[in-house]
Amino acid sequence: MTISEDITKMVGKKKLHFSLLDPDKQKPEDAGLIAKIAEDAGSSAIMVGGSTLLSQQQVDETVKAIKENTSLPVILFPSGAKFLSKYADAVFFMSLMNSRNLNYIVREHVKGAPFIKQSGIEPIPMGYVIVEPGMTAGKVGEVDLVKKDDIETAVGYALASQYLGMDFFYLEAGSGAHTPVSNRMVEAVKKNINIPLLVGGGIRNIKTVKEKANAGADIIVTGTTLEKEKNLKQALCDIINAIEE
Ligand code: 1GP
Repeated sequence: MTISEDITKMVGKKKLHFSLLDPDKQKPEDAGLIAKIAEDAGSSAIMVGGSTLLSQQQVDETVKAIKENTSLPVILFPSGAKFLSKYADAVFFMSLMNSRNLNYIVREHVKGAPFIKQSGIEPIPMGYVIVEPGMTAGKVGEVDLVKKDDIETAVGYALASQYLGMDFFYLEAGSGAHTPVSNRMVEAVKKNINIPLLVGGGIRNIKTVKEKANAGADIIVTGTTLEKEKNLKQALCDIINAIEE
Protein backbone atom coordinates (compact mmCIF):
# COMPACT_ATOMS: atom_id res chain seq x y z
CA MET A 1 0.00 0.00 0.00
CA THR A 2 1.31 3.48 -0.81
CA ILE A 3 1.60 6.17 1.87
CA SER A 4 -1.18 8.10 0.16
CA GLU A 5 -3.48 5.06 0.24
CA ASP A 6 -2.55 4.37 3.83
CA ILE A 7 -3.39 7.93 4.92
CA THR A 8 -6.65 7.90 2.97
CA LYS A 9 -7.60 4.63 4.63
CA MET A 10 -6.78 5.98 8.10
CA VAL A 11 -8.75 9.17 7.40
CA GLY A 12 -11.79 6.98 6.68
CA LYS A 13 -11.63 5.77 10.27
CA LYS A 14 -10.48 8.77 12.33
CA LYS A 15 -9.14 12.30 12.23
CA LEU A 16 -5.36 12.60 12.05
CA HIS A 17 -2.60 14.93 13.21
CA PHE A 18 0.51 15.69 11.15
CA SER A 19 3.57 17.38 12.68
CA LEU A 20 5.38 19.93 10.52
CA LEU A 21 9.09 20.42 11.13
CA ASP A 22 10.93 23.26 9.43
CA PRO A 23 14.66 22.40 9.02
CA ASP A 24 15.39 26.10 9.40
CA LYS A 25 13.98 26.23 12.92
CA GLN A 26 16.09 23.65 14.80
CA LYS A 27 19.17 21.46 14.46
CA PRO A 28 18.65 18.05 12.80
CA GLU A 29 19.21 16.19 16.08
CA ASP A 30 16.53 18.28 17.78
CA ALA A 31 14.16 17.61 14.87
CA GLY A 32 14.78 13.90 15.48
CA LEU A 33 13.91 14.23 19.16
CA ILE A 34 10.77 16.28 18.46
CA ALA A 35 9.64 13.73 15.85
CA LYS A 36 10.01 10.95 18.41
CA ILE A 37 7.85 12.88 20.88
CA ALA A 38 5.29 13.48 18.11
CA GLU A 39 5.19 9.77 17.31
CA ASP A 40 4.75 8.84 20.98
CA ALA A 41 1.95 11.40 21.30
CA GLY A 42 0.06 9.83 18.37
CA SER A 43 0.90 12.02 15.38
CA SER A 44 0.49 10.09 12.11
CA ALA A 45 3.18 11.64 9.87
CA ILE A 46 6.04 14.10 9.95
CA MET A 47 6.00 16.79 7.30
CA VAL A 48 9.33 18.48 6.57
CA GLY A 49 9.50 21.87 4.90
CA GLY A 50 9.46 25.63 5.22
CA SER A 51 9.48 28.85 3.24
CA THR A 52 12.97 30.02 4.20
CA LEU A 53 15.16 26.96 3.61
CA LEU A 54 18.74 27.43 2.51
CA SER A 55 19.99 24.12 1.18
CA GLN A 56 19.11 20.57 0.27
CA GLN A 57 21.73 19.42 2.78
CA GLN A 58 19.72 21.05 5.57
CA VAL A 59 16.66 19.04 4.48
CA ASP A 60 18.64 15.80 4.05
CA GLU A 61 20.13 16.03 7.54
CA THR A 62 16.80 16.81 9.17
CA VAL A 63 15.02 13.96 7.33
CA LYS A 64 17.81 11.51 8.24
CA ALA A 65 17.63 12.46 11.92
CA ILE A 66 13.85 12.02 11.91
CA LYS A 67 14.09 8.63 10.19
CA GLU A 68 16.63 7.49 12.77
CA ASN A 69 14.27 8.38 15.61
CA THR A 70 10.81 7.37 14.38
CA SER A 71 8.99 4.93 12.17
CA LEU A 72 6.46 7.52 11.03
CA PRO A 73 6.30 8.35 7.33
CA VAL A 74 8.32 11.47 6.49
CA ILE A 75 6.56 13.56 3.86
CA LEU A 76 8.34 16.52 2.29
CA PHE A 77 6.45 19.81 2.14
CA PRO A 78 8.84 21.61 -0.20
CA SER A 79 8.97 25.24 -1.24
CA GLY A 80 10.88 24.31 -4.39
CA ALA A 81 12.69 21.60 -6.36
CA LYS A 82 15.99 22.35 -4.59
CA PHE A 83 14.57 21.18 -1.29
CA LEU A 84 13.76 17.58 -2.08
CA SER A 85 15.47 14.78 -0.18
CA LYS A 86 16.01 11.21 -1.28
CA TYR A 87 15.88 10.14 2.37
CA ALA A 88 12.17 11.02 2.71
CA ASP A 89 9.38 8.52 2.13
CA ALA A 90 7.09 10.79 0.16
CA VAL A 91 6.57 14.33 -1.02
CA PHE A 92 3.44 16.41 -1.16
CA PHE A 93 3.56 17.17 -4.88
CA MET A 94 1.55 20.28 -4.26
CA SER A 95 0.49 23.08 -6.48
CA LEU A 96 0.14 26.43 -4.73
CA MET A 97 -3.09 27.11 -6.58
CA ASN A 98 -3.46 30.79 -5.65
CA SER A 99 0.12 31.89 -6.32
CA ARG A 100 0.77 34.56 -8.92
CA ASN A 101 4.08 32.89 -9.69
CA LEU A 102 3.97 29.97 -12.14
CA ASN A 103 7.02 28.45 -10.45
CA TYR A 104 4.92 27.54 -7.41
CA ILE A 105 2.01 26.31 -9.51
CA VAL A 106 3.89 24.00 -11.87
CA ARG A 107 7.41 25.02 -12.93
CA GLU A 108 9.24 23.88 -9.79
CA HIS A 109 7.39 20.60 -10.24
CA VAL A 110 8.84 20.21 -13.73
CA LYS A 111 12.32 20.72 -12.27
CA GLY A 112 11.78 18.34 -9.35
CA ALA A 113 9.90 15.52 -11.09
CA PRO A 114 13.00 13.72 -12.50
CA PHE A 115 14.57 13.70 -9.01
CA ILE A 116 11.42 12.17 -7.57
CA LYS A 117 11.39 9.51 -10.28
CA GLN A 118 15.07 8.70 -9.71
CA SER A 119 15.00 8.63 -5.92
CA GLY A 120 11.80 6.60 -5.70
CA ILE A 121 10.11 8.84 -3.12
CA GLU A 122 6.34 8.75 -3.44
CA PRO A 123 4.69 11.84 -4.95
CA ILE A 124 1.35 12.69 -3.32
CA PRO A 125 -0.63 15.14 -5.47
CA MET A 126 -2.14 17.94 -3.37
CA GLY A 127 -3.92 21.22 -4.02
CA TYR A 128 -2.56 23.88 -1.67
CA VAL A 129 -4.32 27.16 -0.98
CA ILE A 130 -3.34 29.95 1.39
CA VAL A 131 -5.98 32.05 3.14
CA GLU A 132 -5.47 35.38 4.96
CA PRO A 133 -3.28 36.29 6.83
CA GLY A 134 -0.93 33.93 4.90
CA MET A 135 2.19 34.92 6.86
CA THR A 136 5.62 34.11 5.36
CA ALA A 137 4.27 31.36 3.08
CA GLY A 138 1.85 33.87 1.57
CA LYS A 139 4.63 36.41 0.92
CA VAL A 140 7.30 34.01 -0.31
CA GLY A 141 4.73 32.13 -2.41
CA GLU A 142 3.53 35.40 -4.00
CA VAL A 143 -0.01 34.44 -3.19
CA ASP A 144 -3.28 36.17 -3.98
CA LEU A 145 -4.59 35.30 -0.53
CA VAL A 146 -8.15 34.02 -0.28
CA LYS A 147 -10.01 36.55 1.89
CA LYS A 148 -10.86 35.04 5.23
CA ASP A 149 -14.62 35.23 4.63
CA ASP A 150 -14.56 34.38 0.90
CA ILE A 151 -16.00 30.90 1.26
CA GLU A 152 -17.01 30.67 -2.40
CA THR A 153 -13.45 31.13 -3.67
CA ALA A 154 -12.09 28.61 -1.16
CA VAL A 155 -14.67 26.05 -2.28
CA GLY A 156 -13.83 26.79 -5.92
CA TYR A 157 -10.13 26.11 -5.33
CA ALA A 158 -10.93 22.92 -3.43
CA LEU A 159 -13.21 21.60 -6.15
CA ALA A 160 -10.74 22.61 -8.87
CA SER A 161 -8.03 20.67 -7.01
CA GLN A 162 -10.21 17.59 -6.85
CA TYR A 163 -11.19 17.87 -10.51
CA LEU A 164 -7.52 18.24 -11.48
CA GLY A 165 -6.90 14.88 -9.82
CA MET A 166 -5.28 15.92 -6.54
CA ASP A 167 -5.50 13.27 -3.82
CA PHE A 168 -5.55 15.81 -0.96
CA PHE A 169 -6.47 19.47 -0.41
CA TYR A 170 -4.66 21.69 2.07
CA LEU A 171 -6.27 24.88 3.35
CA GLU A 172 -3.89 26.97 5.37
CA ALA A 173 -3.64 30.37 7.03
CA GLY A 174 0.19 30.44 7.22
CA SER A 175 2.51 29.34 9.97
CA GLY A 176 2.07 31.39 13.13
CA ALA A 177 -1.19 32.98 11.90
CA HIS A 178 -3.04 34.85 14.64
CA THR A 179 -6.34 33.60 13.19
CA PRO A 180 -6.65 30.16 11.61
CA VAL A 181 -8.93 29.36 8.66
CA SER A 182 -12.51 29.92 9.84
CA ASN A 183 -14.78 27.08 10.89
CA ARG A 184 -17.34 28.19 8.26
CA MET A 185 -14.72 27.93 5.51
CA VAL A 186 -13.53 24.50 6.67
CA GLU A 187 -17.13 23.30 6.85
CA ALA A 188 -18.06 24.55 3.38
CA VAL A 189 -14.94 23.12 1.76
CA LYS A 190 -15.40 19.75 3.42
CA LYS A 191 -19.04 19.57 2.32
CA ASN A 192 -18.07 20.08 -1.29
CA ILE A 193 -15.14 17.73 -1.82
CA ASN A 194 -14.53 14.05 -1.34
CA ILE A 195 -10.76 14.06 -1.02
CA PRO A 196 -9.16 14.36 2.46
CA LEU A 197 -8.92 17.92 3.77
CA LEU A 198 -5.86 19.16 5.65
CA VAL A 199 -6.12 22.35 7.71
CA GLY A 200 -3.19 24.23 9.27
CA GLY A 201 -1.72 27.56 10.26
CA GLY A 202 -2.26 29.14 13.66
CA ILE A 203 -3.70 26.04 15.30
CA ARG A 204 -2.18 25.92 18.77
CA ASN A 205 -4.74 24.99 21.39
CA ILE A 206 -7.27 22.31 22.15
CA LYS A 207 -10.28 24.56 21.57
CA THR A 208 -9.17 25.47 18.03
CA VAL A 209 -8.21 21.90 17.23
CA LYS A 210 -11.66 20.67 18.28
CA GLU A 211 -13.40 23.38 16.28
CA LYS A 212 -11.48 22.59 13.08
CA ALA A 213 -11.95 18.83 13.47
CA ASN A 214 -15.70 19.30 14.13
CA ALA A 215 -15.98 21.65 11.15
CA GLY A 216 -14.63 18.86 8.91
CA ALA A 217 -10.83 18.90 8.82
CA ASP A 218 -9.61 15.34 8.26
CA ILE A 219 -6.00 16.12 9.11
CA ILE A 220 -4.79 18.92 11.38
CA VAL A 221 -1.26 20.21 10.78
CA THR A 222 0.67 21.94 13.53
CA GLY A 223 4.15 23.39 13.32
CA THR A 224 4.84 26.26 15.71
CA THR A 225 3.56 24.30 18.72
CA LEU A 226 6.38 21.83 18.17
CA GLU A 227 8.98 24.58 18.47
CA LYS A 228 7.44 26.56 21.31
CA GLU A 229 5.87 24.23 23.88
CA LYS A 230 7.90 23.50 26.98
CA ASN A 231 6.07 20.28 27.82
CA LEU A 232 5.73 19.15 24.22
CA LYS A 233 4.67 15.58 24.88
CA GLN A 234 1.74 16.67 27.05
CA ALA A 235 0.73 19.52 24.72
CA LEU A 236 0.74 17.21 21.70
CA CYS A 237 -1.12 14.44 23.54
CA ASP A 238 -3.81 16.99 24.48
CA ILE A 239 -4.07 18.25 20.88
CA ILE A 240 -4.21 14.77 19.38
CA ASN A 241 -6.76 13.54 21.92
CA ALA A 242 -8.91 16.59 21.12
CA ILE A 243 -8.74 15.75 17.38
CA GLU A 244 -9.75 12.16 17.94
CA GLU A 245 -12.62 12.87 20.36
C1 1GP B 1 2.01 24.50 8.03
O1 1GP B 1 1.18 26.58 8.46
C2 1GP B 1 1.23 25.30 8.96
O2 1GP B 1 1.59 24.64 6.73
C3 1GP B 1 1.81 25.30 10.34
O3 1GP B 1 1.28 26.35 11.04
O4 1GP B 1 3.19 26.81 12.56
O5 1GP B 1 1.00 27.94 12.89
O6 1GP B 1 1.25 25.50 13.36
P1 1GP B 1 1.71 26.67 12.56
